[in-house]
Amino acid sequence: MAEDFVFGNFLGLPEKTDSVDIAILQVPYELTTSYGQGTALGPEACIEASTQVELFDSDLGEDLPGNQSIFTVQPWDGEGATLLLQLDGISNYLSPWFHGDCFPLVLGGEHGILPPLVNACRNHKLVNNDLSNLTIVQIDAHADLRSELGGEKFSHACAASRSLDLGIKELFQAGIRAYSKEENEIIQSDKRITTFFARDTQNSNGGKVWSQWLEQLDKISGPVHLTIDIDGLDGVLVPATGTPVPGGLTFWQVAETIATLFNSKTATVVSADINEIVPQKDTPLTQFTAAMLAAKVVSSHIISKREGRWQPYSKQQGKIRQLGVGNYFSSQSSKDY
Ligand SMILES: [Mn+2]
Repeated sequence: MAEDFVFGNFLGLPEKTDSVDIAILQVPYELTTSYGQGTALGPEACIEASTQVELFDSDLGEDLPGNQSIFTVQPWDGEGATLLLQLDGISNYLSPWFHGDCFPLVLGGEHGILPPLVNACRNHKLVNNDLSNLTIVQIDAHADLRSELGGEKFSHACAASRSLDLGIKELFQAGIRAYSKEENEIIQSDKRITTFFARDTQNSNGGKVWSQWLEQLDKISGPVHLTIDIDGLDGVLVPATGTPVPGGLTFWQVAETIATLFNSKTATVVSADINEIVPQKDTPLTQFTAAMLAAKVVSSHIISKREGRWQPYSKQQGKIRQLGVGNYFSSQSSKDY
């Protein structure tokens, strides 16, 4: 353990300057996870586990933070009397970090955080308040394309549907292996959606199909948000997540997805989230897997910045920021969804 180790900070790293290069945001939100419980405790567990992640990154060629200032922001406060007010609260918590002066990495919390997170992406200069500029890349076991689950349109099972409703450009999914007939029909008919099913990428011919996934990612242009539901990984790696499913992606496939996106010459990853983290009690494997992926996102971002593919898109705003004041979700009548 380093002498300057700081508990409660991502990777245990101290913040060295007043500027923020990478913001680690925590959204301990749990409303609708099917039968696992504890995603509200996920961000904190991931940050604790991150202190055991090796700081040396072989792609980066040096120790994190790679001369960057990584700032671990206080968690979202959970305020909001109704579900829609909570979604606005999440969006307003995230927004100040989404102006493009730093890179925001969000730790969840259940996947229901995605729509307010996408809404916060409007603030980025490359998105320019027009979500039809934004592509989402999703790692997940579930398509999350339901119209509702148990009467709830903002269920985690609807995260991708609600993001499409917000008007995003395209959605690319991999790891998908648990989905309904309705979701299958949406995947086949909605031209904005490209889905790579786990049965095709993980079988004995999977290597070829996996290469096609990486080729697809390489063709994306413009701003991208990367959303990693850790249940996209095989259940053995993340047994404590809300709904672990066998037959999923390997750790290295997800790491390769991250690296490919951040290495793209045409796309800019403007933000990322890692969600459905649940603390595992007998072994820290689940939260440690999430922390390893978080570190990979951070190192990949630093490489893209170093190589000129990411640059600050607005003036540095420092560590103390005003919360957003939007009311996008609470101003929608529930029948609009
Ligand atoms: Mn999901």
